[in-house]
Amino acid sequence: MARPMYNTEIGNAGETQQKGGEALTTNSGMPISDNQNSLRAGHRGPTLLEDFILREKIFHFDHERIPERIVHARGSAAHGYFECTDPIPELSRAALFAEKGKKTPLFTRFSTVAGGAGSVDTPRDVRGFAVKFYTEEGNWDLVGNNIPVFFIQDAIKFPDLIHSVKMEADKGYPQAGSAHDTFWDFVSLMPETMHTVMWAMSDRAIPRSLRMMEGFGVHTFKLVNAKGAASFVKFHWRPRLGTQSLVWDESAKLQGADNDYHRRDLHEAIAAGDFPEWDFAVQVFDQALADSLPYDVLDPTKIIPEEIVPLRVIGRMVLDRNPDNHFAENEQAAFLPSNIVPGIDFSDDPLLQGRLFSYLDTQKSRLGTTNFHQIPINAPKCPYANMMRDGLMQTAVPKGRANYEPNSLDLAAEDPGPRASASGFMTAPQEVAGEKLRIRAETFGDHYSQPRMFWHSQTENEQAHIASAFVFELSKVGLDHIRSRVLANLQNVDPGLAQRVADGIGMDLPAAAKPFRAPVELAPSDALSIQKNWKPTLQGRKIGLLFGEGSDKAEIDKLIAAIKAEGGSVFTVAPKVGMLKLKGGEMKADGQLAGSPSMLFDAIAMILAPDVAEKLAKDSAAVGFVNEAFVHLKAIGHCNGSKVILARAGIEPDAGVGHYSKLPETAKHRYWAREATIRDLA
Ligand code: HDD
Repeated sequence: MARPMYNTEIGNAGETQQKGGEALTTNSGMPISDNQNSLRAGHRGPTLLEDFILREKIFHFDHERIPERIVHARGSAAHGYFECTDPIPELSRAALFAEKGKKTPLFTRFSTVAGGAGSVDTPRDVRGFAVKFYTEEGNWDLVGNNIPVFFIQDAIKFPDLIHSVKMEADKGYPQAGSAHDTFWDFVSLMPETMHTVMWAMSDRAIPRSLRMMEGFGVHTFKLVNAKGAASFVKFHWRPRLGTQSLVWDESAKLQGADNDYHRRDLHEAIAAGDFPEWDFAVQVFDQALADSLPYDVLDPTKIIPEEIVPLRVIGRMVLDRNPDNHFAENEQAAFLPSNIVPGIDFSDDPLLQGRLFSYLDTQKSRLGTTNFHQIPINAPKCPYANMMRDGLMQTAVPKGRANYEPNSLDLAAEDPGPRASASGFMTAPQEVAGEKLRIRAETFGDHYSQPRMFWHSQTENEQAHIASAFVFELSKVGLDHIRSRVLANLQNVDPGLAQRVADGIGMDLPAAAKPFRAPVELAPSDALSIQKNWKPTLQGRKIGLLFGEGSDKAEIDKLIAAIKAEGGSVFTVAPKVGMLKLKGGEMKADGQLAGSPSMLFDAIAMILAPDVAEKLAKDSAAVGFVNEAFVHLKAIGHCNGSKVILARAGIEPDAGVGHYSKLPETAKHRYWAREATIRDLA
């Protein structure tokens, strides 16, 4: 009997020979003839240590994971470009702002903060908004968030903040959520957190899509022109689709319906050629303006309202390419606030100053080497050269012996290596004087005026959402003294808010906390409200269309065309995913009803044959589909037959509920006025 050297048929599902693809090899390039069976002694004998192919494969697999980011572990990313639309050479000599129409490639990573890499996309959390611009004078990393302020004023508090918000040290839960004792204990003892906490309790912390979030550089930075003159600047990203958020119940349920909701949305939009865009704007001001404000521009817990310093749009970001490989690009991306380019400079914000160390340091432990800058996603796209050498995983092969400087090797006709040039980065000169002290400036001492301004800038619905978020979070806090301390802080933000939260958690309202510095009354800013700036558009919005056997195909086609004509997309849902016979043709659904709840859509439509509608009115998945769309304040477009499902769901039609032909218009909105009819907003 001929003895088969390699029997690839057993355990190979009948596919004896896979076709196509390049030769499979070991990491040393040796071609492999069998990737199914290990080397063993005899037909049923032990596996041999000699099996170098098995050992190499398992060895590599065993080391596939690297330490996840201590914060912002879960992220979604895309490639794209920055285009300068309004050059600012008078303000900055940065190459990317030099000419109208100039394009600079970039890579952007959005993230949640608290959860691990495998956690969910829609918890209540701040979102990271990190952009790496590959400019011709080096990489500029603008590592910001979707909230313009930060919890703390000094980097020395960062480990404490993060320890308190991550899962509790003894229990290992909760994952990806701030609703627990330790976070609120920290917050209640650090009143400087109040402003960011207000934003985090607002709908900003439950974005509808990564494509619908604002981004902020947070700190005050400097722009420096060719003459060396510096101005202060704050950086803003404004989504062209408008800023949109989920409602809380929807975001919580989405964690079950699709825990990759944001990642999928970004990927699918880019794959479909529906490229997300943001305007890039600067708020530029000088020392005199800074001195006129009742707060310190170096304090990262403060914004400068755009009514005081208007935004100037100078460019746009377009994300037009999905990563090819999640690990190589997203996971290995290393963002460093210290990656800066000539024309941009740091301010003395103590949080920023601490960040300049932390990010460089963390990459060494995450990526294992000081040569992480050579990984393709991190490497500059412009030439780079210096005399840093060697180290783990060195992949460059420098030539010659000029690894020190100064040198005079050029006099011996040898390559002297790179030299510093007068046109390189120059720190903007700034006078510094004073005693060496471990203190916080008194100008950082007002912790309540801006959270109060934020509260007064919101609509009634938005205020109700904030109050409910506090109630939810504090309802998960077990220690009464912590809840009470949060209420005492809220008293200084707004006594009405404090009372609502106290009522919600059944506690007496304590006296207001003693502020370090008395709050001042600041004018509300409409720009801080999402609802006041709602952009009625179908672009980026997804409509879930429920149909079944016997539905009218011509009507379905017409509705889909009308929605697409306005830039919206349609996801069809049916009780079965296979081919269905319709009136006038046949059609396959994109998703099955029970697996496609209405949380996944911005609005829903129903085009159903009367008998199918009758049947679905007894199906909880269909009734839930409609009911949840209603309580999540979405437009519902129905046919006459499907009214029976609405009735079963107990829905009383309002402005957002009507015939499906109106949907291309109604689906542009959420129905905030409906909210008071389905829950107590007081
Ligand atoms: Fe940070 C990651 C944003 C304060 C230390 N941070 C990280 C990321 C974003 C931010 C978006 C993810 C980058 C990526 O996608 O890879 N961080 C901020 C903002 C802050 C801020 C907007 C305040 C304005 N961070 C901050 C402080 C420290 C850190 C004060 C430490 C003193 N941050 C880190 C870090 C991370 C990080 C531990 C984890 C992974 C990484 O850096 O690369 O070093």
